[in-house]
Amino acid sequence: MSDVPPSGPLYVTRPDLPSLDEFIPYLREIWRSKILTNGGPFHQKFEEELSKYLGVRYIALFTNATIGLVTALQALRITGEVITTPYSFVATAHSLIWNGIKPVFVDVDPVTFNLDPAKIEAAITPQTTAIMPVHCYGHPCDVDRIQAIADTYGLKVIYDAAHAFGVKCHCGSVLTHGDLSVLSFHATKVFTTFEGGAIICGNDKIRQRINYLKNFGFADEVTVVAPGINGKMSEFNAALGLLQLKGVDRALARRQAIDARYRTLLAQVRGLRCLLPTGETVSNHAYFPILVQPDYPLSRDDLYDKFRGRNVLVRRYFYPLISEFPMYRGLPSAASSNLPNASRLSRQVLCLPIYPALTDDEVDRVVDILLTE
Ligand code: T4K
Repeated sequence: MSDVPPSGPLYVTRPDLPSLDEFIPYLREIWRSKILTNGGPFHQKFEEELSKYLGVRYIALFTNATIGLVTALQALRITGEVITTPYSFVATAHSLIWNGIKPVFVDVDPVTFNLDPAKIEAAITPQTTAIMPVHCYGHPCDVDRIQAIADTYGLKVIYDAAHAFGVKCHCGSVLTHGDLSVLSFHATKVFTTFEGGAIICGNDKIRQRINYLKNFGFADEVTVVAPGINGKMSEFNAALGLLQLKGVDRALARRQAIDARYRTLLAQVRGLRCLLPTGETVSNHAYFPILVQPDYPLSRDDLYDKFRGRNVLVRRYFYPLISEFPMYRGLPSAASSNLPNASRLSRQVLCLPIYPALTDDEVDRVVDILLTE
């Protein structure tokens, strides 16, 4: 490995933006039309193009994924208890609390980091109405087993698909599974509109309800059919999304190359484990998590400090677990004895930089830090 001198900071992720020159004509159009929001022409076109690109039936654009999750739960009238994962970003469980729903945490699979289907049934009670799994790091959940459980017990399934833009499983887009899936287009995501998100839906009636709910519940100028919220994506974000679609395949290909380079360089390092490749599925390489195991010379947190000391801003996604935050830790399902895999992974994980602009030399610089004392 070459002795690469430290340069500027390396972030865990960086947005992949089109050139400003390419965006200017879109801005001119917004300035000309003066249509800024409320389902304008860019919004409509972006929904159409995005549905085609992702291979899904209906899309409802949102201001962000968190409001998307809150609205998805409202759209399906979910109440009572919802089974979910503790190994995620807090927004997953917060969306339940915002709807007055009790999260019930179930442990994750130690290989996929996703909700373990084998442990779901034991957590179902008469109050359970839905399952909210997360395709963590863009890795598809075991969608068939989760659906079978949902069918047996009459539960809805809402996927937090914040990480899963463009991900395909054994039967096409992973976003077509469950009743609804929710994407995030935040600045840190594979595909960004600065802030943004979307609900993916296969049912026309539910789509209609989602569209009412994201617009205060208005069905027309004088009719309010539900206590909706303001979840509408602006024309600015939608126009950016349209432009971003043009470059997304190139960005995904570069992410794949970085992922492959890390895997090759880290294959023989004692004490480090990479998340398994997704096999027959198509990944989006949204994150590059490694597990720092006991036989690595440094603890995960010492390694984190070492990276930070060298200006590489790695992140511990997801530490602490959601179930460890004050508003959740009193729940019986939040006990660490109930979540041994999630607890262990959360204390071993470190997400390395991965984004299209990351050069091979920069990947080598990251790997050097892992290899040298
Ligand atoms: N469900 C799941 C499973 C999620 O992971 C998320 C969000 C959601 C739901 C909710 O989605 P949204 O409502 O946000 O659409 C970030 C993001 O804020 C959050 O969207 C994301 N997950 C979460 C995993 O990460 P932070 O606090 O780690 O981000 P921050 O500001 O520290 O940024 C990380 C790095 O990214 C920075 O070091 C540099 C780079 N960055 C960040 C921003 C904001 C940029 O280069 N440019 C930027 O504008 O939360």
